[in-house]
Amino acid sequence: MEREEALKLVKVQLTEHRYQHTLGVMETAVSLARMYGADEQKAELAAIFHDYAKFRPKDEMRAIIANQGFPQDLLEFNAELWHAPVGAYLVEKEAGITDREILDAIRYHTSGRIGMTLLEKIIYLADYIEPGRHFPGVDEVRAIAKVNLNQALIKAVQNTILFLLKKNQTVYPDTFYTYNDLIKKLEA
Ligand code: DGI
Ligand code: FE
Ligand code: FE
Repeated sequence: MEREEALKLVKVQLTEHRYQHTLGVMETAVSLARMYGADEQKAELAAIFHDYAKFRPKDEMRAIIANQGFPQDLLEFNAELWHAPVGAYLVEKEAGITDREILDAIRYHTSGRIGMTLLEKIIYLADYIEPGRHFPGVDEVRAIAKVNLNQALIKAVQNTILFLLKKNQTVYPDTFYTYNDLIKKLEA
């Protein structure tokens, strides 16, 4: 699918602010793909569609998770997590994207997972550091991303976990698994 067609499909799903975020993720993901040798077209499409389900009603997302073979533990954690797997499902169903790598990059863009692919790492990180993001620590991750993708990803996951802890929020187990997996591979 061409960029313009994908952008058109996504724009109607999002608020203007979220659409601008998506454009930032798109540019950042393509630049990271070029830097780290990933498929730039796949990075572009995955970025465009990554927040496709962000504004779906909670009841619709809950029903999809309950009935379409998704990990049921998602339902016991923050609903903010749901738009990632539900997005992968809807992007396939409604936009006709069938590429497994693209769909998995969308699916795991919020929690990460053990054994993330290069494309999954790029989308996770691009989502975190796109130019519209302004939270504490983001500049440090931006700087690390220019030299070491895995180190930048670790920092982003650490910051996310710390952020959740400080707000007394639950942390989805896969987020911890992602962190542990990246640290183990760094030590190896
Ligand atoms: O959709 P975006 O805002 O662009 O970014 P995102 O997909 O990374 O979603 C971020 C939200 O998800 C943010 O409010 C924090 C929340 N989140 C991320 N990881 C976890 C989480 N919430 C819980 N409870 N547990 C997690 O592990
Ligand atoms: Fe998201
Ligand atoms: Fe996002």
